[in-house]
Amino acid sequence: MARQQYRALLVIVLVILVIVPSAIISAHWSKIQPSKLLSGVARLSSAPNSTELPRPVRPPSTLNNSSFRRHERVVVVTKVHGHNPAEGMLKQCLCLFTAAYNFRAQYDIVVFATDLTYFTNATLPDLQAIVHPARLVIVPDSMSVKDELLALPEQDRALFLKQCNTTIDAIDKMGPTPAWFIGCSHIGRINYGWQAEFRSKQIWQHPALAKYRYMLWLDTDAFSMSGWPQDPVDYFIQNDLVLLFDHFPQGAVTGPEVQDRLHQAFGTGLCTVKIKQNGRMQVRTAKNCRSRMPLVHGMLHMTDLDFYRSPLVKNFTEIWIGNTKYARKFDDQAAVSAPAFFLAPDRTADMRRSGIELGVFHNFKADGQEKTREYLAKRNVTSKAQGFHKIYPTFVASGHFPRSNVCKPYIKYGT
Ligand SMILES: Nc1nc2c(ncn2[C@@H]2O[C@H](COP(=O)(O)OP(=O)(O)O)[C@@H](O)[C@H]2O)c(=O)[nH]1
Ligand SMILES: [Mg+2]
Repeated sequence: MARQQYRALLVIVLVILVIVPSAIISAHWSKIQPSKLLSGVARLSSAPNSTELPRPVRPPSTLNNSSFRRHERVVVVTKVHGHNPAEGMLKQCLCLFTAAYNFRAQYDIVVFATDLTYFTNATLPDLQAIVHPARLVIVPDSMSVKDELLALPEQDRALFLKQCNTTIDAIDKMGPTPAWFIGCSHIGRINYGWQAEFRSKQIWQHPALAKYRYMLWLDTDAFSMSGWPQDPVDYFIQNDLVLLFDHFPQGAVTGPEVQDRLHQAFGTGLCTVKIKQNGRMQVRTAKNCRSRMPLVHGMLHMTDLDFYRSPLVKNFTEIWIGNTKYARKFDDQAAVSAPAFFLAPDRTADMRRSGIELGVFHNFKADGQEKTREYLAKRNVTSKAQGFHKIYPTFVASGHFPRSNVCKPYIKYGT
């Protein structure tokens, strides 16, 4: 009896001391906690290390008709010079890309061209048929060399002409097409320097891209070797990235001018850059650092145009190009890499380490990094050939990439 009374007493004490106070606290919890939590997050995200906050990384979606998701404001972009027969490479590139991915995605394609002489009534319908039903737009991207130079401040123009050992009169006499192929001691050929400058600076603000937010860049000499097994566009958008690249590193830039421009633009210097296990970048910066900057390969990547046209990045690209017209050194690979490394490393991702393996041939390598022979061996194909135009028939004959059979007439280029 005494034990029962003792238990009853214990229950009453417990109710008074534990359950009632915790009920009162939990009633107030929902009113108190959210604002506290929010201010905690706000503090964290404005802290310097906020880029290291863990984000959920969503896996890439596999590509088939039922899983495919089409997104708005996506554009596929490439660029050619536009005057010579090698532009047939554009057909090879676009046909393989369409067979690998865009037959399903049907994203708009913009081709920037410096010289429009290749794009005639004879070539345009064929190009349009190749990418069908996607929309294809050819966009002129430059004035003539002469007019570009005349638009420069007089001092810069004089220095440029001296370095190229030429004059405005000489350029005028040779006509617009040959002028693009002038070789200069400090930059090499002007046409190549222009693609580097354009892809560093002008492209981000170009009116032809204004209505798009996401740009998939494809070099004209990047050839899809099989259907894309994952969807890089969907992965990019699902994970809120600013840059997703097929290959890193492809070379590096260094030297006092490079370091000065980076410091001027970002107010700090680069110490280290590496890819983390989860495919995101890890970057350390400090005012006293002046390390060489390894570069994202320019052959194939996806970028958030809103990020690259934002005032901070625009300021960087203007500093990056400065008064070095047509300069090869201050090129697009660095112009794409630097803002992502300095401003958003955790939103910058490597495709293969994120589970995306497209199999795009470029400069004799698969995805810019794997020996083609090894890529083929994994698919039980043996080929000693190096060039794409020689490898491709063997690969297709082994039953791979059947959708690309329509491209056979265009497969002529091998590098
Ligand atoms: N307008 C223009 N675009 C070019 C020229 N050369 C190359 N391109 C484009 O820029 C890309 C990069 O050049 P590429 O020669 O492939 O350089 P790499 O990938 O670094 O070996 C090409 O795939 C083309 O899309 C050129 O002379 N003029
Ligand atoms: Mg290339």
